[in-house]
Amino acid sequence: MTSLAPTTAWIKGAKDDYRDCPVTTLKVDMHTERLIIANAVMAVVTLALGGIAALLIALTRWQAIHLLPAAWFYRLLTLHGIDMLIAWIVFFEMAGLHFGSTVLLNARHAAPKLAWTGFAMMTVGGLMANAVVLIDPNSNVMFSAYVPLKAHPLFYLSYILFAVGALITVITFFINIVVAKREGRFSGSLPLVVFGLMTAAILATYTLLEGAAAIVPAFFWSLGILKTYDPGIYRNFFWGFGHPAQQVNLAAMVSIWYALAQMTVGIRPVNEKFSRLAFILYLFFINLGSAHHLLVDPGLSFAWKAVNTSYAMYLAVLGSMMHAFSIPAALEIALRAKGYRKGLFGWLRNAPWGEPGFSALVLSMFLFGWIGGVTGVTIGTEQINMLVHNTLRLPGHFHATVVSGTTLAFMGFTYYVIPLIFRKELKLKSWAKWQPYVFGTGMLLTSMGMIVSGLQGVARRNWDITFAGVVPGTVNLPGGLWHWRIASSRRRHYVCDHRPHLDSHRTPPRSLQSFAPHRHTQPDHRFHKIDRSSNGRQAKPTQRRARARLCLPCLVRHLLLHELVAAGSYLVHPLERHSPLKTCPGLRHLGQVQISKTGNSTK
Ligand code: HEM
Ligand SMILES: [Cu+2]
Repeated sequence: MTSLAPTTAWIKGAKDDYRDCPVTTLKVDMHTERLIIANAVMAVVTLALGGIAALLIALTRWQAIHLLPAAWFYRLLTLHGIDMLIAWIVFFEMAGLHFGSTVLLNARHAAPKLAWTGFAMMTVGGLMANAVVLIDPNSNVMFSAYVPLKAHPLFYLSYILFAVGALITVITFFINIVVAKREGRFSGSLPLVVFGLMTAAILATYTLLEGAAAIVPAFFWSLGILKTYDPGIYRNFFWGFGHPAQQVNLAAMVSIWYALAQMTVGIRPVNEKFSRLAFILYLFFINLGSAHHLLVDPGLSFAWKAVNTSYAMYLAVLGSMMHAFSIPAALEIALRAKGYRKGLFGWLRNAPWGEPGFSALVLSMFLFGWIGGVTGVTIGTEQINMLVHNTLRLPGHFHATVVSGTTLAFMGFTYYVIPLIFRKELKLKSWAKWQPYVFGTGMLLTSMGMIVSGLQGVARRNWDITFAGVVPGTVNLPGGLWHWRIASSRRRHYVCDHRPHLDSHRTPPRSLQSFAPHRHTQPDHRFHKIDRSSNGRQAKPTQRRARARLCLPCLVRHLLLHELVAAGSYLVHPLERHSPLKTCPGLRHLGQVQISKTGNSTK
């Protein structure tokens, strides 16, 4: 640990402390420093809790392992959603708001007591939500907690505490800016990064109010004080909160993008007015997108849905498209100015790819825009939404936006917050160099795995991918490495090139039995299996006995070729998911994998 800067007294006569950072020459208010440290620590703690839950639920959805029993799957899914999408991101954003409204403006923290109150409420709320979900078996209502699913009253109370705490912090952000302006800490308009954070803070204010409109009645309803609570009203308000909450994340992420580009390459925005206009577009139009969460809702008219999810929303998308051009352009200009002028892409080749802030920025932009943005805009249309609603394609979309995009950008930013605010040198710098690539690749696989599975009809929030084998045409998990189709396949077997002696009638060797999915299966798995190879028409009782019979090279080849080709074919023909697979579409023509009935009846 190396101390980078001493603490010195704040301006003459004032009792606050500040210090100068010798590296960035920024003034850091000591209240801000402590608030940022506290919020950042809570962000990382909740990220770790949610991350452990992520691993456990992912290992449960991987049918070969199917780790958790159903009840725990839903509880940890609830915990994962809360810790990741709410706690980690919001704590980090609060740290960002403290940073932006003081350090970046050369200003002091004008309301530290209020800020600590907000932080305390958020911490109690966040930890309470974890505790309730872990202790109360009924509080497995998942992220959107739709009424009439009822959780423990403390569950709703924890949401309320957290949200009010966040609202208080947002208010301190506005106070800081007003005071900084009055004290003449900055001249002219706000710097672009702070302007972006201001957008996020304005969005956060009405987001949190709408959250209160949904959750406060739910709290009274869970206490029995309110006898009924209209589910349609709940959903309406919940998404009035849930959707803009993602836009707060979006605006914060884009602000961090500008900050990262500035810190790693030294960009100056190509045209500040253009970038500011893009933020303003978010402010006015993005809330209309809320309606895309209600596209299959029977309580709302078609006209209402069409109006609220169409042109006005595209104006918000336009905002993102503007940033998507302006940031890379600024990067190119800055790198060319550094002398990397050779050829069309010389600047890109010579960019600081080993700098974690830069790689996090580029990967975040790429994954957010290409995977998250493209899937988001498509599922935001009513017709496509009808096909994919409540399939894994939805979590696939937001694991690309809020995980690969927002989380990765925040992670990249942390590498600079640590020396500046924590005043510590980074340890394991070479690990930091690789971290964005490892996380980015992992999230690419996770998102694509979910998207491709969803396209094939795999339901989200579903503990058993096979539906116990009773639904014709359900597709065993494809795509992605943790979606190991082979292992969950029961009605077919795969003939291995290298080990043809492992034919379907023999028990697979011990080493391969571990691929079998049956360790945690329920009794009803043995009931009627619909034999997909007979086109789903006849339902025959079949024995669940097909197991992986591939040696390792074939297994790897199968996974790579089969899944990629299958993914491609489904992307081209999404409607094909309605026709049960008869043969393996990927490798049929290669003749390496045969799919045959294993329909020996047992009873
Ligand atoms: C900050 C990062 C992350 C955020 C914000 C996030 C957010 C979410 C949310 C909101 C849900 C939906 C919860 C619900 O339906 O009630 C979810 C589900 C899920 N997430 Fe994440 N997640 C993150 C990271 C991860 C990672 C790293 C993995 C992989 C190891 C992962 C795997 C899953 C899985 C498997 C599901 C369940 C999908 C389903 O069964 O419907 N998540 N996540
Ligand atoms: Cu949305």
